[in-house]
Amino acid sequence: MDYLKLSKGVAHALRHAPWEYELEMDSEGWVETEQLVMALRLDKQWDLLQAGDLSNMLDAADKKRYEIKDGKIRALYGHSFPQKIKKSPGTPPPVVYHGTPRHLVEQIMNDGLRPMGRQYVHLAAESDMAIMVGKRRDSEPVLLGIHAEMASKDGIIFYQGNNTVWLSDFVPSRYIYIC
Ligand code: HQG
Repeated sequence: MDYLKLSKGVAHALRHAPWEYELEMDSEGWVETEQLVMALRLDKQWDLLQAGDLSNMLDAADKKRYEIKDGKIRALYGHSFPQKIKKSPGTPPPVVYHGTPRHLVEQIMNDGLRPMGRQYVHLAAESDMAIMVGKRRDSEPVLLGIHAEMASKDGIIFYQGNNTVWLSDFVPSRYIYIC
């Protein structure tokens, strides 16, 4: 089983286009694991897929992208479809990070961090993680620091994605600095 490929298929279903798979998703992004398995099986490459393959995929992953609980599965972050997934507000570390390509820095320092194609802005608890995110788009990404504690005090809401990913609706530029 190619877990990387499977993870991309699951991301498409749970983060981007659940309707293509006729998934019934609740407001927190959960779907019945069995429903996802049946939907993915329609694709020939996964015609023998079992729920156990999904938990093995989670165990094999480099990042905690999904959560499986009580017969249900959900993506923890990364959603892009219009109906915004409900997240509970949390307390982020005092500073969080965001890695971005060089050509976007000026715009971000003017306009703030926007979710762009996703439901939330994605932030990292650790700077090395943010640099890795930035490297998806630029070999020498720029590391931005976000004064999350200060922003929280001023009413900006942060939500926990997983152990390292933090989410926010929008981060105004006054809390952002170039590291
Ligand atoms: C940029 C991966 C112009 C932002 C990663 C980024 C992450 C702006 C791009 C997760 C902007 C959006 C998400 C503004 C932000 N003007 N550009 N005002 N504000 N941007 O992919 O954070 O491996 O939607 O800097 O690990 O790169 O898939 O977000 O470059 O956690 O699990 O707009 O995806 O997770 O790009 O990545 P993305 P991201 P997985």
